[in-house]
Amino acid sequence: MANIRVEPDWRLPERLATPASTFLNRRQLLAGLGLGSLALGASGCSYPERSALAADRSRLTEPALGSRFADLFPAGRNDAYEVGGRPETAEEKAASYNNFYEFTTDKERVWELAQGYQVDPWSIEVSGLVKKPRTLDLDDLFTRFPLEERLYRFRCVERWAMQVPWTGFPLRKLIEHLEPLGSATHVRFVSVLDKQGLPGQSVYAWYPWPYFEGLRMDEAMHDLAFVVLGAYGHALPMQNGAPWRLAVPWKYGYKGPKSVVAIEFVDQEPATFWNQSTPSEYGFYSNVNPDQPHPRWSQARERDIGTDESRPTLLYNGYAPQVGDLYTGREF
Ligand SMILES: Nc1nc2c(c(=O)[nH]1)N[C@H]1C(S)=C(S)[C@@H](COP(=O)(O)O)O[C@H]1N2
Ligand SMILES: [Mo]
Repeated sequence: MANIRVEPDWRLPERLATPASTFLNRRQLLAGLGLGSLALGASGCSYPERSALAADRSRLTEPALGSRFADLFPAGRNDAYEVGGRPETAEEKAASYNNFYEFTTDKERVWELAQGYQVDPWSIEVSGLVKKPRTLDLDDLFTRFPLEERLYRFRCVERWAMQVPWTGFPLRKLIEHLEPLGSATHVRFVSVLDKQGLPGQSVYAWYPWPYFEGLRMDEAMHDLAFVVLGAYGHALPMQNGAPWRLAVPWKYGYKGPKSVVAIEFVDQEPATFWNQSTPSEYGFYSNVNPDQPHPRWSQARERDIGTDESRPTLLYNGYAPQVGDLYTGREF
């Protein structure tokens, strides 16, 4: 195991949150440490690297939907959303440093394993406390609402940050279209489940797949909560969550589920993937807060993955003027 190295502490990943007691065996332990292919190779099995060999660096930022909906991009930039003078993160960086555990926990390899994953056709089941349960398709998602581009701050709980120009529309517009009942207090989102096509759902079998998240209704209806269909002027590459994901920029990045296939309106606070896995480390709200340390690391500072600059973390990731009224300050 000569190649085990100690990572700088800002790289401490969510995955190390998995309590040791839930590691079922050595094979999974090694996979959880990002040594999956090594360990499985040594034991004579092969990690299901569906497309790694065929992955093509020149296609790093290519939309997972190919040319479909290409005419909708680029959408006009809405200059009302600015990031306090920080530079836009280089597209290549945002496309090659990802968290998408369905593919791998190795941030720098997500793009390879995700390349070629099929997301067309795609359906989204809408259920729960809603006037009429229904199924949405890609046309519903891409063509019903006018698209705009917003440059947003993005902050992962692991303390890396970036500034990304997302293309999409406010989640509020989708929710209004779906007509939830007055009794709905929260909305939950479920990502795709595909044990055949998504290696992480077998290799990291201790997680409660599929990925699921949720918001309080007033959070979901806030203007900043954004349905993301594209980035950097085109539809999303797979690694960023094609065909759509959420961006909730005042919260840690894991509150933005990728490749969502279900929306459910409910009348109580829903469980979430990370809160269910490790409740002491990941609360339901998960608002960016420099004064609320993660149990294993301070949140006082963050590192920009584009410039490598270290800087102080901002309350609600700099969106306090917009979202401060939603909270008492004691939410976890
Ligand atoms: N389905 C799903 N959504 C997910 C994740 C994931 O592993 N699976 N990771 C989350 C985390 S921890 C972060 S930081 C962001 C990363 O988004 P990016 O790779 O586009 O930067 O996606 C979030 N959404
Ligand atoms: Mo994250």
